[in-house]
Amino acid sequence: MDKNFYITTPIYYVNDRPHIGHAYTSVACDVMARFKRLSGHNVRFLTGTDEHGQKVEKSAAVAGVAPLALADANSQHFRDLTGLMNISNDDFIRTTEPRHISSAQTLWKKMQDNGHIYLGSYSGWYSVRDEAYYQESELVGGKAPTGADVEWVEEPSYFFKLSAFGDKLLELYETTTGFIGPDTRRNEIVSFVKGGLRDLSISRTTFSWGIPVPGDTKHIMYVWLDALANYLSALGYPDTDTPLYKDFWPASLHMVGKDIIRFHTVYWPAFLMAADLPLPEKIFAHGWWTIEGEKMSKSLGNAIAPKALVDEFGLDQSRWFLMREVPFGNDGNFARERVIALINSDLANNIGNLVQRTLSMIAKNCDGVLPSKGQGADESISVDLPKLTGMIEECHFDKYATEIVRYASEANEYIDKKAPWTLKKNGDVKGMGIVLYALAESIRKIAILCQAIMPDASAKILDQLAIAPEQRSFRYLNAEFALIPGVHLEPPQPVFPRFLEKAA
Ligand code: ME8
Repeated sequence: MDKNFYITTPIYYVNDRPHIGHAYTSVACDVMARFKRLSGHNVRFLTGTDEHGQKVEKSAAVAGVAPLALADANSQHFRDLTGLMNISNDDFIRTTEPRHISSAQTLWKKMQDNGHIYLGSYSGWYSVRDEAYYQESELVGGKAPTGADVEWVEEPSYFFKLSAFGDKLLELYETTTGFIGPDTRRNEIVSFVKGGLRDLSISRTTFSWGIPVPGDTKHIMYVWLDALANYLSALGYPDTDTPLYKDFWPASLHMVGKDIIRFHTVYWPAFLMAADLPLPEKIFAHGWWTIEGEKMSKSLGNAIAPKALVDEFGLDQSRWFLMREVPFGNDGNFARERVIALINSDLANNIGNLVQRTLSMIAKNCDGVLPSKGQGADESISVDLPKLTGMIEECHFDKYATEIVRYASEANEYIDKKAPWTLKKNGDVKGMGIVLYALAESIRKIAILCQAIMPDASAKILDQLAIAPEQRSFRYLNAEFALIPGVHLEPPQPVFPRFLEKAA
């Protein structure tokens, strides 16, 4: 098994501040990165900001500041998002950094030296909001298919010979299983490419906020070619002779929203082929969040700031909601009542209640000492790690969360069936101890699994079970590392309080 794993989020535009859509992608990548680390992989996790292009330049003009000043301020907000959401990224790249500029320019030169770039002129539609070119035939009522405004552009431009890559791309989709996920997106892309590809305009001359084209500084690079190169820049490209590059390129997974799947599964592999570079293994597109049934937008002013979510509901509660609420890949709707319902049903009443009931019985009835497990195997839940791993590899984060809930329900059913309080009342202290041991061991397993989604809360539970920090990876799920009877446990602290609406 290849133990190196390189995962990336999209790099976010700095025209605006982060909202829960951005937090969603970053949390999903974080869950994947943490899961892989817990499984023993050597993980590299990248996020960052996309700072060039007309959209950022325009937003800066509206704000009356220089583009770099806007980029500095908003990039910091995205950096703060990683702290706020407890994202375990190893690097944060900005496309205005020298390391990225030289990398993007080298990529350009490589594509040019290989004969895939030519000078021409572009005339056609461009959407600044999408930073994308559209055919006349794609427009719907004079707008981009995304609903964004378009403007007519006529200017000298370098072109990338994308039209020459159609067959190679189709072969790639055919032969590399799982290159595009989920399948519905794959099918969309296959039919898009089968429809025929046109050469792509990859430079602009009518504004200046971008990376100069090597050898022709009247042009700046098309922001998407610039942006996609970030995944290489952060590994030190063009220096390909370093452990960082060798260990982590090609990327294992580029996670993106469905809005930018075409850039990642058509343009990006074609650029890499043109530069003779290896291709990423997988691109997965998740769905789109609406807010209480409405599209999130600046004009509606309904975007939810991740900080507001975390402040009201708690960090791990917010991460849990984002991962558990929607089948990953589908669109989802953010409704406050659903956040509250999930916090109360999954976390407070199920996992939290299991932990609280068990640990307080041990504190009260066993003097805080973990009782003996009795003869033979204990009756703790059995965890199917290969099944859970399969779910995460397929990016089914919601299924993973649901499976954890199922384990907790199983343990709660066990406690009700065995009724350790009745055993105690009847004087069967040993029997009660065996049940409490099994429950504590189930909690240990559940908390180990929860770490990928809820790192802080899981750590609190594992601390309460006196598990050493270095004994919390998936390897320790094994029975040979089960809890040791006789260990002293501190009195429990509630981990998942019920969420109660404040009286108006
Ligand atoms: O596209 N629901 O940046 P961006 C779910 N810079 N996810 C959402 C969302 C929503 N309502 N809104 C945003 C760009 N996202 C480019 C990427 S990569 C080389 C360059 C998430 O700031 C989703 O992951 O517009 C989407 O793909 C990303 O934010 C777009 O962020």
